[in-house]
Amino acid sequence: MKSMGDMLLRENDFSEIVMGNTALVRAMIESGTRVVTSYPGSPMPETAEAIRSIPKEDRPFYFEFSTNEKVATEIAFGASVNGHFSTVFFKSVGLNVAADSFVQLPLMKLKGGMVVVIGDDPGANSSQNEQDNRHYAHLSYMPVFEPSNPQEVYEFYKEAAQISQEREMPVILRLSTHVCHAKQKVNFKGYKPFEFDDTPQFSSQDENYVPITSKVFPMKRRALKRIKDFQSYADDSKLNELIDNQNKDKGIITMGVPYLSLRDVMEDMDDKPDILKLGVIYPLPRKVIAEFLKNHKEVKILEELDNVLEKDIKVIAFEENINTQIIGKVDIEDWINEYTPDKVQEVMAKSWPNTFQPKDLIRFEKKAENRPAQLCPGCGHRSAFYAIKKALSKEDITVADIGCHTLGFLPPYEMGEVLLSMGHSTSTGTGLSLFNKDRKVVSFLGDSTMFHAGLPGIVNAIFNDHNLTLVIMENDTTAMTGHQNHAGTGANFNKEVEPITIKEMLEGFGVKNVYEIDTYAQSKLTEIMKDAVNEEGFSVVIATHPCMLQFTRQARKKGAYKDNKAQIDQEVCRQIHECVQEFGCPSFSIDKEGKVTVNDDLCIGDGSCIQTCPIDAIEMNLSKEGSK
Ligand SMILES: Cc1ncc(C[n+]2csc(CCOP(=O)(O)OP(=O)(O)O)c2C)c(N)n1
Repeated sequence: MKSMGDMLLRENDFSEIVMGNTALVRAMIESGTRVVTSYPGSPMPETAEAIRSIPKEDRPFYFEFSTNEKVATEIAFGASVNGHFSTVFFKSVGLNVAADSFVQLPLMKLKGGMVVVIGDDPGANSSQNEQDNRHYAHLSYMPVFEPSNPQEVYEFYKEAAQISQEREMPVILRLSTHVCHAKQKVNFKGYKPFEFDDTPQFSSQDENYVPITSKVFPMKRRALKRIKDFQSYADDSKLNELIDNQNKDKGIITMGVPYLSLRDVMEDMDDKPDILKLGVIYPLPRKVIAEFLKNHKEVKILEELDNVLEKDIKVIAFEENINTQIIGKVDIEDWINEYTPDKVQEVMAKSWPNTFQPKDLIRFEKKAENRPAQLCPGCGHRSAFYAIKKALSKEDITVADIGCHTLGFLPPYEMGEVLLSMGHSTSTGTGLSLFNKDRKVVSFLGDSTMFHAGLPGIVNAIFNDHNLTLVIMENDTTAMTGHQNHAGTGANFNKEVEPITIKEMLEGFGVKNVYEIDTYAQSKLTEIMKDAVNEEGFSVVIATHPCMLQFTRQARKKGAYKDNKAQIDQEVCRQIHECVQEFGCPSFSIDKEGKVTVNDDLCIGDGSCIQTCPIDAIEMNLSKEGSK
């Protein structure tokens, strides 16, 4: 079988079952994308994995994981104004980080064109909120295309690329979790590899790129004109689709995943409403919508998350003097969660109970139970939380950040009681430390997150001489999003590089109290923490241990991992249960008689549990030694 990399470079027409994120990469190649940047975040990481499957020397574009989304956006922008067609992709909340530069893009003449791919996350499957980034389109005067399946991801990206290059303006391709991760047989077109002309084209003589004072107005005027001109494109665009079910009474305007779910829900229905499925969602195809409204007595707007379409469509109806009854969101629940078929059934039944009979719900019963998230067996973060908890009193305040270590919030550790966004922890901790003499403040921060958005908070704590302790949870990777490299790991996406050493960096900044300790040295870490929280001013503990999921995978591949198993000496065990109730490795459980047992399928034989037993009842079972 050919590899994914070969498939992505095939020059003839072909069909293949692929994820939306993979189809996106093929579209990038066919469109002559020259520079692609990103920062990891679900639902987008598989896009980078598809890029990785193409050997670097065969990759027709430059790709990097940048240190954050703002940096990634700026690099794609810089490449575009120099004549290269570029793309940046990141997750929903990544846009908040990118926003300061992102909102400037429409003011600029993007010589090479630029597509911003945003992976929104309705359902907050792997995000701290469900933010609906369609709002940013209004704010920034940027057109938005939204596909509903992998085939459309491929086609819509190519269309966005063409339009963006022709009009020298940015275009947003908005994806959502299930569009990124859905698999479909996609029909790909053949292509001829591009002969790129890489002559630098940037010229500040021909074009103003500095939006200050009086220059802002003409730039804004042009952005507004471009989005107004886009209106006629939206009206004629083949990305919008009318599904005519010959229903003069009822029509539904929808888009993206809700459209797919709606089709499932309507499958066996006799009296199907007509559907207008939108692909260009900003600016809206005004004429097409007005026509659809006029042709129906009632129109339901079916959209996931916020009432963005609803508001715009009601304005169109008002301005065009159309009396059709427009039904939008009915209650707060309509604003929440993914529009899976059962949700769409529920939402539609609230508006049209006779047409959408609730009995159909049975078809979409959930099969799998929800499971709580937890740290992996052997995770160094577990040892850190276990040890640090022993150094703090109940009154002390702990601040979480985003990463695997957010799970320290769960019992039995209950470390990390407040969370905003990536990199917030030092500054939120700083705020908590003000007028606070009695309760120590400890903030946690992952290493990738520190480079991403954590540094300004750290610099601020030094600069303004604040009093708190920061624990950097260093595991040498961006674990939560799939083990991407960061500036501290010694390699970027393309090659090995000199790592930035966190301890040296902090000392270079002038932090006086920097401690560094392997988290498996649990009692030492407890002692260090006691010292650190008692220091006056800002102290940092680098709690380091490699991500064991990554470490064991790599070691097993090389045949260099001894897969020992922990076992309980039942003769010695007095059922104190420290290993289960305080340390909480998921390999351990207590049976009905109170006996501690170890699940060999979960245990990785890391041994971090051994020291948690006050009477030494845990040992390594060497009889199972060997590499898997
Ligand atoms: C603005 C933003 N970008 C990306 C993400 C996705 N994301 C969640 S955690 C994380 C980083 C995790 O790495 P690290 O800080 O090293 O902690 P670890 O998971 O390795 O413990 C990322 C990129 C996000 N939540 N917010």
